[in-house]
Amino acid sequence: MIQENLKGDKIIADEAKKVPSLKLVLVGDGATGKTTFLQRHLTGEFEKRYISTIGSTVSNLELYTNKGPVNFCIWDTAGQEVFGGLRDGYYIQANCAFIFFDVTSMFTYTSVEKWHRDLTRVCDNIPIVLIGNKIDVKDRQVKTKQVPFHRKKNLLYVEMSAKANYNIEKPFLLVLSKLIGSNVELVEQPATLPPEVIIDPLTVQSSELETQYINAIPMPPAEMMEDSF
Ligand SMILES: Nc1nc2c(ncn2[C@@H]2O[C@H](COP(=O)(O)OP(=O)(O)O)[C@@H](O)[C@H]2O)c(=O)[nH]1
Ligand SMILES: [Mg+2]
Repeated sequence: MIQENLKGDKIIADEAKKVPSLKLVLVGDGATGKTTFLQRHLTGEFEKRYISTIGSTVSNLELYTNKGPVNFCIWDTAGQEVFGGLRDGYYIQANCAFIFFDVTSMFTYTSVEKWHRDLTRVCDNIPIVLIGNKIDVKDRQVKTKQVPFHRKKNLLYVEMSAKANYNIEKPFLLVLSKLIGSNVELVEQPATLPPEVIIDPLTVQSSELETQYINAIPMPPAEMMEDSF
């Protein structure tokens, strides 16, 4: 199992032989920024395959961490999410997932529940990061304090601006830390496209403080979690 390969020291021992690979699926409503996020990491070496049976693209991204190199095999849709659910083949054997919503659209946040349900119907017990994207936009509809879903479902939560390159590596490090059980950091900054927008430092500051605050809120009891579906 990949998770076993990723446990602590073993990843270092395996480094010379083979880079562990994780299947990562991107889900969330259309136009939340999934493809933009992926393309921030596009470099000359970044290869992309189109799986026509499922209608998705698969791209590889190698990250160099303090636990050794890790390859993320990243699945992105070709836009089918706009028409409803995704095929099971998209989710099957995923090791981790990022669920996107757009902080400028409440509608995309209310869809998170549906995406979470679809995903966990196929993938049981994988690390999931909930991503509130586009925090560079001044006119937010979903404020950090209004994001209770991740606490109910024990998700990790990150606020991002794919266009400003803000927090674009953080979700990867969070899932790796969760899989390995200790803090994972990058030892080499991956090549990214230059930022397309500049994010206000005050926006970053308040986002960081509020995210920390709500991530620290204790989880509700299990029976209450069940009620929320
Ligand atoms: N302001 C802003 N716009 C973004 C950001 N990320 C994506 N977008 C825009 O949102 C739109 C939808 O993005 P796309 O990546 O196609 O979304 P997808 O359908 O989830 O793959 C595009 O016009 C992007 O330029 C962001 O961080 N900030
Ligand atoms: Mg897309």
